[in-house]
Amino acid sequence: MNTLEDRAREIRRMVIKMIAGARGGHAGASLSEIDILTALYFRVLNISPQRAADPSRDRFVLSKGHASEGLYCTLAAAGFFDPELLDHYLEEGNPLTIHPTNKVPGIEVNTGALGHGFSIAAGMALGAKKSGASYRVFVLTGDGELQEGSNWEAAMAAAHFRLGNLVWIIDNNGLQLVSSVKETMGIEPLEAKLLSFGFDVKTIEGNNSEKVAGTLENLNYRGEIPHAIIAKTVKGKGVSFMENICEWHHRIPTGEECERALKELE
Ligand SMILES: Cc1ncc(C[n+]2csc(CCOP(=O)(O)OP(=O)(O)O)c2C)c(N)n1
Ligand SMILES: [Mg+2]
Repeated sequence: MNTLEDRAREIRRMVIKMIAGARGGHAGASLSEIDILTALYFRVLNISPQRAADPSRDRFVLSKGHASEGLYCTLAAAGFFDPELLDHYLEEGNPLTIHPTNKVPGIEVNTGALGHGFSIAAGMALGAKKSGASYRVFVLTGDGELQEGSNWEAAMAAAHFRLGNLVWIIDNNGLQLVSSVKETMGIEPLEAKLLSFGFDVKTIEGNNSEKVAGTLENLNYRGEIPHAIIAKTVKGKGVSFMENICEWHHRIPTGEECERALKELE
């Protein structure tokens, strides 16, 4: 139960159960990011439930806020709140809403309207730098999300202000809501773009939590160059019939599909 891979599999099971139970959510989008979140919360982030308000804690911003289920299940698995809350997802009065808010223990920023998280994260990193604080800031955006121009303003600012304490992780699954990123409005050549904006760029296997953790552990956070990680992922990762199928961005599994998915994730 202690390898990152085991944890990621268990968190995927939690996501499927949560979405099937609530009859709402974003299965494909959440499954895509689980290995990145597992690496962050179980290896990389200098944070714990007991230190949730410690000013020196690392910060994480889920800019692709529609994939909230992945974050909720990861936070519950990491002990930030009672996993029982997951069983009441989307019920009135539950802080676990379709898009994440900072009413949920462990969540820093309200997101869901795409294109905002990276700017907020850059501001947090600049704040740390100006005040001499040692915390690092990690932000996860989608790839379709990069069609929002605000990301590129944040990227310019990150390089200009030499935010070596900032890591921009891109969940590069190639799909967005109803179609591929390429057909909707392409973002390639992504690596060349990020390099030209002044980032230290690494392209990695984003559905391998060990590789993600190893990469993040070895970045130079004390330097002056902001980091960009192009995480090559598969939307719907871990459930064969959801993988790479756009419809599963937010389709709800039937009872039978839920059982099949959980079986695959045993
Ligand atoms: C400003 C804004 N426009 C549109 C949406 C609706 N929307 C939700 S998810 C999504 C697609 C996101 O694709 P991507 O960034 O690639 O994320 P993925 O789910 O593939 O990780 C869209 C358009 C939104 N949430 N915010
Ligand atoms: Mg995408």
